[in-house]
Amino acid sequence: MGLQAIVVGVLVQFSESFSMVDLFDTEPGAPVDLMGSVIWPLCLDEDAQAAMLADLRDVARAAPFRQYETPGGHKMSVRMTSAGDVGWMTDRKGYRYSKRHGDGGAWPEIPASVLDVWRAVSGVDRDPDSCLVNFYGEGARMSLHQDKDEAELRWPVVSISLGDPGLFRVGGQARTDPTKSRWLMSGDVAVLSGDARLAYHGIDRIKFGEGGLLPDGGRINVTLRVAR
Ligand code: MD3
Ligand code: FE
Repeated sequence: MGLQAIVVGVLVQFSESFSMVDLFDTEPGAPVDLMGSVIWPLCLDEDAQAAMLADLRDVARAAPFRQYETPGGHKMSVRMTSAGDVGWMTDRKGYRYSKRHGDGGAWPEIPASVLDVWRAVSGVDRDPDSCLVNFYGEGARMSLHQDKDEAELRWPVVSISLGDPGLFRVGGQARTDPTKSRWLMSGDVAVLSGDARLAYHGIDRIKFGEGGLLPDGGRINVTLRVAR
């Protein structure tokens, strides 16, 4: 190994602990390709993030966040709610999209601030019918999985990150395929289409309290989908 490789290796290790990668890598503008998923760094400026957060608080007032149980009986660490015609949920009976939330009512409408992002980046002329809102508190994570509960898997998924940084991992269409990771920052937008639509992905951890947008810390991820 040459000196250059050693220096780069040491820098990469230190940049992790000092968060330098985040600072260097998140200039607004050019899209970043991560295993076929396209990430638009800082797509939303601080005002747009704050406006969307206010809209999501309204969603959560109408349909409170819940910690769902997987079919296998594990309680998810991420808290979830939804907007749109249908919302994603899970219990011992299985993963599914439901027309009603836990209190029995219809889900609130997808906020215009969120819909605008889909229309700008999805590349399709059909609107999403489901908007999953994930809340990551301290220690929350999401293990590697595929999104396969939608009726037609040819539509893209659009993901918006708000609040604390989250370490996103994405691989291929087999669980054992190699993966790459990147910190998703507040205001980042990811588009999963084509081959990346069925890629395994997850959130390994968050940097709790380091985001600035949420006064009490935490990460919010909004995913838009055509579910039915
Ligand atoms: C890659 N959410 O809700 S967003 C999920 O940050 C989910 O909360 C994560 O995975 C989060 O299902 C990751 C990025 C993302 C979303 C959907 C995808 C990546 C994806 C669908 C296919 C491939
Ligand atoms: Fe997912």
